[in-house]
Amino acid sequence: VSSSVLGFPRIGADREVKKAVEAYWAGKISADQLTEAAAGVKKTNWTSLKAKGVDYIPSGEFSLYDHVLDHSAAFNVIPKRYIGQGLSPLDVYFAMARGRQADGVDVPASEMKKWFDSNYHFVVPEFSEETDFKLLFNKPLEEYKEAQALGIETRPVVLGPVSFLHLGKASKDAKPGFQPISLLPKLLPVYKALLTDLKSAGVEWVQVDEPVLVLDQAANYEKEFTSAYGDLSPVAPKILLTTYFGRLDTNLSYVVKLPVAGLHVDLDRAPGQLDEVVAAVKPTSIILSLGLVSGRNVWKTDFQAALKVGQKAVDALGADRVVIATSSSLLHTPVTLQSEKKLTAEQKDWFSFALEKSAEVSVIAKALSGSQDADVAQAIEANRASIAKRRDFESSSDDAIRKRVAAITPDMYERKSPFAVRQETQKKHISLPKFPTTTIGSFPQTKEIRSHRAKFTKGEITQEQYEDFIKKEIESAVRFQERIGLDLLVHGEPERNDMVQYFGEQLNGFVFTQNGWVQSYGSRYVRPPIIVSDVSRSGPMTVKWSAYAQSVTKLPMKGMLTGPVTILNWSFPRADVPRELQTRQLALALRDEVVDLEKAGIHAVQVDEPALREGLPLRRADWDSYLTWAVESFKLSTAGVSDALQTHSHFCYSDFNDIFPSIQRLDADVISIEASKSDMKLLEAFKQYGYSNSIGPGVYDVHSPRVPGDQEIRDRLKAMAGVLPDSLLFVNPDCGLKTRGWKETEASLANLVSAARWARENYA
Ligand code: THG
Ligand code: ZN
Repeated sequence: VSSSVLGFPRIGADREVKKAVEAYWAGKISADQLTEAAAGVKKTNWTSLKAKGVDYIPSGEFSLYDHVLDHSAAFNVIPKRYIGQGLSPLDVYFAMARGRQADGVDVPASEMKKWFDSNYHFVVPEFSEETDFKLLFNKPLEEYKEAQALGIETRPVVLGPVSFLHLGKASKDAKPGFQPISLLPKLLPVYKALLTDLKSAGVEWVQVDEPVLVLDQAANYEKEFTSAYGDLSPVAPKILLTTYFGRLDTNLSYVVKLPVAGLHVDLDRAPGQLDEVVAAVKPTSIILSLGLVSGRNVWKTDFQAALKVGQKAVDALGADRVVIATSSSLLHTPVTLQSEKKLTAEQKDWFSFALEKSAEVSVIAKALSGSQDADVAQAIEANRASIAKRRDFESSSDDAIRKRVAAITPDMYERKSPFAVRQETQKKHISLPKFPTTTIGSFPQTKEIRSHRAKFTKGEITQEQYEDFIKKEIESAVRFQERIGLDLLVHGEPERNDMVQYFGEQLNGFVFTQNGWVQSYGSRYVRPPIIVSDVSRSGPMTVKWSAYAQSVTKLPMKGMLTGPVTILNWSFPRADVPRELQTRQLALALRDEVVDLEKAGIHAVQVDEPALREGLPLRRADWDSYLTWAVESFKLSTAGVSDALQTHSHFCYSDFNDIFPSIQRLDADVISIEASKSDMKLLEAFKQYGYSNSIGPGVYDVHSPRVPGDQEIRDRLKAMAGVLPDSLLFVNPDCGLKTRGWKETEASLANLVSAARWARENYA
């Protein structure tokens, strides 16, 4: 039985790669220095995996930005707008990732999408009939050789051709109805060349990722998979066909007929598929890679449970045909627990980050191979002891919280009156004009704000000094909004770092890492809080700031909270109780906060759910159950107040097609959605669906420093009012003002206000 890791975090234990990439962008280091920094981290990763005893060590999955983008760049899938601008290949690569505005070049970034149901974003490849695939470079081969030069044999990783095409989109110049997957016959020769070169270099195994195989859509790809792997297998090293994040389901029946040497399945996300998969591969010669060590959470693997599963596979297939692996790439976990100095010894003993997980696959594989090694026995014993301690901790639940969740009654999900009645009540309580203007919540996080927060964290200024500073910031944000004429104000959130981290820090049941960075996109990382026990609120979390903000203005103030589903999705949840229970606990804590905000005289409260869509299960069959508890949790958090309180929610995306009924069921008084980048089709869809509550489609894109003109915003309002009843419309930008400077924020919002005033006159 051998062991394997499917992929490793790229950032480096000390964030070397992030720092180097950003330094390169800032012109502070050269391309060579960037390559050198990356090589250093790759070397450390390979060497550590080898030291941990991992048999199959990945190469080629490292990336300076995103592995899907790496494939686009290597295969010449480069949109025309980036070509002929006099950029080096590296700068073309980064321009595709993040756009480029310098030295007369002005190109926007490519679109990013969420990588399956994770918080990682990939850069979406753009295909058309004109796409001219070429193998411009062979990154897996280069990295294989790079590792080999260090004396380390690796298993190169490639994203498979079907997944690569499926994840892409038709470019603007493609003919209507064009499907990227239709390019497969043109793409295969390039994969053949890549894999042939790997084989010639002496590569024994190649890991070919086809995560689309866990999606419903893959049921339509049998023909594509059959022709692709029929073509590739003869010229390639042994192929480990790799699936993750879900179950193969009916796709298994054709997958086991493909001419591949190995199959990897995710038994962390989909443990139920074990028997089926073992039975299906048994009559073949396929080697089975068992994804038993989670690539998606931070909990120590229970060796006894893993050994049982592993033994079952060994009994059925023989030891030579079983590999113990991480469930997916470890990209979604932090690098190592070693750098955590603030977790207690007890807490540290619960967790396992990428490096520790690598040791886990190795120990499990050795134990299954019957190793008599003292180290292995010791590791197994230590694991038994720490799992027992964790189980003991888990059994000590907070009875008050559990009872409160058990006592939730259906009426607690519902506001007192239907929207139409609330709308009338709210009109009396919050005097908002027609086309009310507001923002999504945060204002520019200036250097000064960040340096005060850093000083406070380090203890260089007192709590009082820090709070005085925050109050000053809030007051100046209020004055700013009054001056430019916004109607529904926000306090600006100067006290917050990452929204999820901010709430996690104030709730019971969470722990935090100092260095647990996980890639969100490119050089941007988040440090997800970890839910370790029952969640509750010790006291008001945001009331002080919102009440202060309200006290310095006569205009209505909107409170700002992150919703229960988003806090759950952007944290590492505990693994011993269902996500549903954890979300309901979060919802009850937030419900108390919303009630307290109302008591403190706040007129409107926004409960953001930007991650509601991302948490949607990959398989349609699982949607209903998720959407039921997700919607109920949101409603639980917002329904404890009187009709007079106006609830808002915000969603960071425009992809509502699959979830319209759920958005309606949330019954928020006002939702704001990302709309500046999509045309009016999105609003048409809301209209067609018959969405009945208020809605604020973002009228301009905040992701670029560009200031939208007054006329441009008027045109958008006109178009919006042409589709939706103007009595339902709110006027707001997209989210993200925290990443902008004050100058463009002021200019843009002034134009937004003036356009709204124009609309009021014209739709009186
Ligand atoms: N919070 C969390 N997850 C998210 C978002 C968020 N996922 C989706 C989306 N928003 C991702 N966007 C970002 C945007 C910026 C950053 C990270 C994710 C970012 N990170 C800083 C960096 O990498 O330098 C570190 C921030 C910090 O100090 O905490 O800028 O909003 N949870
Ligand atoms: Zn948003």
